[in-house]
Amino acid sequence: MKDKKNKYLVTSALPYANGHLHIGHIAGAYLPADIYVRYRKLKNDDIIFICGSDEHGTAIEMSAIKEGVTPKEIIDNYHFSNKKAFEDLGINFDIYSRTSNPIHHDTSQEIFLNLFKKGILIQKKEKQLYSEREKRFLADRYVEGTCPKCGYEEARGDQCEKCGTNLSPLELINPRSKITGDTPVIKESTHYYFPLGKYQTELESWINTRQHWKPNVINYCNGWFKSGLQDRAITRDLDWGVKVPLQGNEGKVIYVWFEAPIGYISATKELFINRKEPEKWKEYWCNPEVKLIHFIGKDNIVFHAIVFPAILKANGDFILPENIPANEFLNLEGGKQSKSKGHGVLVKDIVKEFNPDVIRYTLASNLPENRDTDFYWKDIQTKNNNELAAILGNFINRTVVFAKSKFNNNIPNRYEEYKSDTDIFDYLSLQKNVISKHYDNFRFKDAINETMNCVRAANKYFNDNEPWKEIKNNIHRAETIINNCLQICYSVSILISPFLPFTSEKILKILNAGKKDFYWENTGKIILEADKSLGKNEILFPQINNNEIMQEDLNTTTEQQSESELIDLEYFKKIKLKVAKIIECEKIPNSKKLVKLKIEIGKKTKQLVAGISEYYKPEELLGKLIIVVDNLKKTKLMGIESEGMLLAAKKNGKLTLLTVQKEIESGSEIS
Ligand code: B3M
Ligand code: ZN
Repeated sequence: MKDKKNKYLVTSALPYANGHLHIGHIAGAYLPADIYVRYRKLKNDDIIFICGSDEHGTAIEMSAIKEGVTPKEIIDNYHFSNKKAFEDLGINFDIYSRTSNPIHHDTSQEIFLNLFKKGILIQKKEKQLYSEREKRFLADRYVEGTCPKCGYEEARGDQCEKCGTNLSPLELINPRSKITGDTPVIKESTHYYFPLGKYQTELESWINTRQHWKPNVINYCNGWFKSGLQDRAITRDLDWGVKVPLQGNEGKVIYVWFEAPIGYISATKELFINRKEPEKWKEYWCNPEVKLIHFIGKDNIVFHAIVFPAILKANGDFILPENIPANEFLNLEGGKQSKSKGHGVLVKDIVKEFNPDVIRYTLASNLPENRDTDFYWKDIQTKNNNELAAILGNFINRTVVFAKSKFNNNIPNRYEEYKSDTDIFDYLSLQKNVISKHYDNFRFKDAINETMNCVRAANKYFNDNEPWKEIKNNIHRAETIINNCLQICYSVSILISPFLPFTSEKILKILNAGKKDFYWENTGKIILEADKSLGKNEILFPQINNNEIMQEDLNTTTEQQSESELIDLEYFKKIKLKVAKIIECEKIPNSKKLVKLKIEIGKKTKQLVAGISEYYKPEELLGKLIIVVDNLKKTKLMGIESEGMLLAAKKNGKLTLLTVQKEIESGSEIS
């Protein structure tokens, strides 16, 4: 093909290496980027796609301390796991680097020093909590205490999870170290600040030139400008991270959000070192012709649209982003996906169950481009069966089966062209421009929809031209139609390849075609030579049945728990669980759910009110040995006193009592 046209530098947010990726991340910052890059490569643009693990920050150090391992063990585990998850989904970075690599430390320190030498950074003393016992300053997240606003006793140093108030650790009442429980003292510490406020005017006029950005991104930035940009501390008292490269700053590292975006630059350097062209990174980062595009989720907007550009400006030499097509969130069946809350579909799990292209398609056709969207397991099945199999798989299969059975597995010849033939090729050529426009403007859902319209049109061409009839009275016409359909298969393999890369490869194999002509501009052209034989056929999208989907639905991971859900062993030990025998039981009038029970716990008896009336008749309950919490404070339900609580298991909304076998006597303690 001709010369490379435009130069692009595409980045996706660097995932923290302290958790597994879920499909919400993929739909936010990775799949759209991968689709975009694949599209640009087909257009023969010069493009590199950069990502890697974000491996510093308090969250990682904290996970390590909690699990009793080193931060290195944590980041190694998640780095390689996430790298593989991306590969399994066909997300094809040119490099997936790590911010713990020496090149990143060097690059970040260099930029930090440069800003320092230019006299841009400000030093300020601030009061901070210090643990004498741990011999260190406690970062926000290392402290908890009572919220001054609402009195919640486990408020974090940066925010109260109960009332949502933003806090500083110094505002907490009775602060304590989250790690050791130690009561910290107040000590002064000196930090470097980046004077973000100074850049506000410049940033505002720059963003004013970006009217083509998505409204959500522009509005978000304007919100920040309105409240006024403030100086930002860019160092922290921590062990884990990029060391502050100035004397007298032992025990301090560069703030993770200062250095992580610099990771895009270091990763680019690393890429070209690997390619044995160590200076070439500058042809991207220091070249105003290059379009830099950051793909991120909406929670990262301020750092990419305001803070990082300000740092780049302050440093000089570097280009600023051409666009930041931030996405909203993809929720899971109505709830938010979160790495820490254990509510999410992990990539490493879902790729074991489904064709990666089916996952890609389901996510891509429902991207949270302008508003939050929901992922439903059912969608995997509907998208696969009703769209991928019924439209795309069907067209490829019927064409190939026809050629195999009627034309001896060969690509038949083309003869005289009919109007319907030129029409379909004209349509495809036009569509490729329509689709291009959508991709150029980051409208991925529209691009995919228009691509599927091409395949719908291909099916219509097959139907309307009735090759199964023509073959009986006009063999040349039948040959021409099937040749055309095979050419269309080739065009389709080009058009779908940004979002269905694995399927596109499969189609090329089935057609026994190479990649020599595999360019966007060849959509709607006659590429395949007649008389060549076809490859082996395969069903591209086998049906997905109800069972497969229901199983997944039930398995939806709750593997990871949020820290706030965890309790200490000491706390658990305080709960007295005992075996009890139900000796009396009656329904509570006017209540659908409640029953009043009399239970015997060894020698004593107690009264309990329990919400199990929908699932058990009173007579079924008599004599059952159940498990109760024996040291619960008394409470009243519908005016009736209850002195404990029984244990029951809940699944699909139905309760089942936990019972024990007769050999265990009532009054037995459970530990
Ligand atoms: N690691 C936050 C996140 O994963 C952060 C992104 C860094 S991009 C330079 O959401
Ligand atoms: Zn609060």
